[in-house]
Amino acid sequence: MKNQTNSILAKTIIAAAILCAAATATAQSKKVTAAENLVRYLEAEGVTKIYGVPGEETLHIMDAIRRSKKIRFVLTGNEQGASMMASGYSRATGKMGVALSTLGPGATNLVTGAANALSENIKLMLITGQGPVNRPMGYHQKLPLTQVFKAVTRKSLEAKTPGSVVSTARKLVTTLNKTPGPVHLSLPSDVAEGMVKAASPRRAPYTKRPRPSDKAVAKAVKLIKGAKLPVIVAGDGVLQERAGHNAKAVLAFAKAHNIPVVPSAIAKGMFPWKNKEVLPPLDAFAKGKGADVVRKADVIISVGYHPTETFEPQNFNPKGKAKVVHLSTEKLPKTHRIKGMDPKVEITTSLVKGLAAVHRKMRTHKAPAAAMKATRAVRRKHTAEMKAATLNPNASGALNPKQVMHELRKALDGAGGKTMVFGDVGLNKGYLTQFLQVNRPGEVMVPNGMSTMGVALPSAIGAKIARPELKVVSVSGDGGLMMNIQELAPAVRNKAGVVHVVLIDKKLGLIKNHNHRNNLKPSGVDLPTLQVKALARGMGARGVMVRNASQISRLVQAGLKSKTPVLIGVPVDYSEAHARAKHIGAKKVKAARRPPTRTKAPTRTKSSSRKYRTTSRTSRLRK
Ligand SMILES: Cc1ncc(C[n+]2csc(CCOP(=O)(O)OP(=O)(O)O)c2C)c(N)n1
Ligand SMILES: [Mg+2]
Repeated sequence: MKNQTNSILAKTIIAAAILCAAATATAQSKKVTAAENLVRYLEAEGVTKIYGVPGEETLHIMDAIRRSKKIRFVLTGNEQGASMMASGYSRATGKMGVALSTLGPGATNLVTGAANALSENIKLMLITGQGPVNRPMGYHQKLPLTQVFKAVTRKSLEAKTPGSVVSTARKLVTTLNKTPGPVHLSLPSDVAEGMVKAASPRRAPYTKRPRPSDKAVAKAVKLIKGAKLPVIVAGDGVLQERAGHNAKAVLAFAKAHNIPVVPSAIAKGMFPWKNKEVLPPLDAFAKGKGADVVRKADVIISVGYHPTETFEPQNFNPKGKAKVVHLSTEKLPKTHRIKGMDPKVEITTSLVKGLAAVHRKMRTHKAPAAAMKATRAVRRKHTAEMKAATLNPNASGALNPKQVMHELRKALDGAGGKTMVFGDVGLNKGYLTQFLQVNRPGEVMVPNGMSTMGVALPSAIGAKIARPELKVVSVSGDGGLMMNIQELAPAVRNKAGVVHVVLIDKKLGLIKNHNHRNNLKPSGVDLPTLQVKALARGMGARGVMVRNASQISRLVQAGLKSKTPVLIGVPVDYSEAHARAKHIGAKKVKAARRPPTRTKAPTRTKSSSRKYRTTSRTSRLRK
């Protein structure tokens, strides 16, 4: 009896296996379009949303996405919005974002988002349709797209045959798995619709980072142990590859050895203010309260910081007095070995591995008390400045932007969930960077690569669509908002209840500020008064103007509960920043009028000729 049961069981298993093998064989011998195989591949990579605008040349890929059970297409107002939504998706999920456009004008609309992602190392795949392979360039919207995208991506490739579509896409993902950033796939329409064997694609491989060199680690430890005032400058690298782990590792290292941490603007969002080692971030000129401490340092530990993150990185190490230990996943290119940031030691590995290796050798070493003493003094000063700005909670009229950040923080604290804030560009960014406290690693995203106006709103929408459970806020100036306001409509359609706080000064505030800094009359900077309510309503969203400071946190919190996007207009007064800029401008004029002092003609030294050779951030990224 037992034997009989066993033999029935065995036969059933064999039959099932034969059926299964037959089904797999049928699936594999089944012919599908190359576009369908591409979508299968993207599914295998874990992609869940593709943002974009279709066109005639993307019909087959759109059809394949329509049939996908794992990927949803999100129609955006403009392809620029799509590239930025895909970036927001990537920031919120840590995965590769995907944006899709047609050829020609649709593709060129993606370029700004690509450049932005390249400058911030955001993992992005940009797929553009293209005219049939044999259609000559210049005929009906056909541009040499791989040439167009070469300058703004890590790699740009065209799939030339239906059979090579998946391997081309995989090659591109392999590239961005090594060095995060955007890649571009050009997909001619006849290639996309070509029939091929259905594939079961595999994910692209990741590049394993090398083990940290013992010699470099020993050298770094010697420098740090001998330092009177070591400071960590944490940069954009912290946001790459397991960003949360990187931030935790930096903080643990800082705590273990009593070393202050000054984040760059882009890294600021990774470092919660409650950690007493954390200082205010570097500003655009590598100045500010945090930079004041770096300027006193004799050893700078650069953790994923790149000189290209600020205009004048040499500002915090003006004479190159501090020795630099540079820890990064890739070696610093020659062009970035500028005075003040030319490393004495480079440790090339993952940030987590590198910090762990140095920590092991540092053992229980603590930096001299001066480092944390300077940190405490600056933190006290910073907190007092914030407090002074928020003394009048009922302030009305044009508000102090520091107070706006304070009220926004209150709103985030009471939002009842994980919050994420996307910043924009302009004076508003300066205030957000310096004065919006961070409570969770990854909570605040400051766009400080290409510094692309209009990036905040679509990034926030992309993040919210990717992870609806997040409470997502974006903040911009009135100029920045108008650059991508059209994306409110897709946000409404997709029930992406983001809250956008727009700081209204009726000016391109930062440019007016630069005019003052250069003692020039502001020109071309006036903006019309935004009709916030009407603008939002016109696209099915809600809009409200704030009349006093205390309304902000209430309105933001209410907005975060809604599935309808909310636009909150806040009139702001930037006169404090403008007064400072005028003062700088006046000083420049005075200096220019001063009679020249007789000095020896400067000799061109090796280091002075290298001082400004760091203008091209992309050269680091593309190498
Ligand atoms: C796409 C783009 N165009 C132009 C600029 C140059 N730019 C930087 S800030 C700025 C003004 C920003 O004005 P607004 O958004 O109102 O912010 P505010 O400075 O007033 O806070 C401009 C024009 C830019 N960074 N990005
Ligand atoms: Mg403005």
